[in-house]
Amino acid sequence: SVHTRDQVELPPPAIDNRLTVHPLWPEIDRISTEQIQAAFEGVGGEIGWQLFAEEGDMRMYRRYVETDSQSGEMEVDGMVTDPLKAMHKVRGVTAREMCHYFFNPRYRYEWETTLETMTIVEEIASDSLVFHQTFKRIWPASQRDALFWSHVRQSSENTYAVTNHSTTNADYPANNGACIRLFVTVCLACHTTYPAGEQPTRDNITTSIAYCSTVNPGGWAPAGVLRAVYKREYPKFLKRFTNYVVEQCRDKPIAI
Ligand code: 6CM
Repeated sequence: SVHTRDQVELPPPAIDNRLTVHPLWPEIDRISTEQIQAAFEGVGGEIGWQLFAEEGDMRMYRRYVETDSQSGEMEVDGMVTDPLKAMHKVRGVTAREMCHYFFNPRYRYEWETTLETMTIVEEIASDSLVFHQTFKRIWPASQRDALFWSHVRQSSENTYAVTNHSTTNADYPANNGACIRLFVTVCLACHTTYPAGEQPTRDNITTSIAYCSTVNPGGWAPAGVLRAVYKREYPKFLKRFTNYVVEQCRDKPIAI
């Protein structure tokens, strides 16, 4: 049945052995560990984080950071590389289910509205893929593409996370066509809770979500346009994605 097939493809509870023998393994392990830890650190009271969107249980914060496009140093009037951090709470779905729909390319076009094309460049293991994606062009900037690995893991009990981080591949060189290559580090970290002594059901589970994203646009893009796009697109993405997962899971057996 469809349910059985979905269950088989759920994020594995342990690291896939094929990943640990791949050349990218040390980098994937280090960056995933760092990102998951940072995702669960709060923003409350910390200086520099500005709340820019709030709706129900969703809170979105950003820090204004500009980077010199040549040296990579922080500066004023450089490229916008604002880090973003979002917190959300969703009832009725588990951390594992959330990460399944974020990681698995089969569902991506159904929730990702900024996407134009998506190609699987490499299947490293059941928990790790390399993607090439192009994004819809935003006037007046050039179109962007990205090449990144994506890794899903269980990080502790009832806690799953997906980390995406830019990489390189000789078959997909940067800046050789219509697109400018952007660089991305994203982490979606999810933790599920339910009342002590009870079995988890769709009616008693809550999943806390921490989503962190840092995008370097890779070349000139007008700061005002970019910030306006982020302000509009990130809340839209998180609401759409979480609603999508709730809809997908509604009549399926719970996967904890
Ligand atoms: O995290 C998200 N999606 C993942 C799966 O696709 C993945 C994507 C990372 C790329 C994020 C890049 C966003 C930039 C989109 C606008 C295009 C830039 C044009 C610059 C020129 C003005 O981690 C959800 C990402 C939601 C983004 C709003």
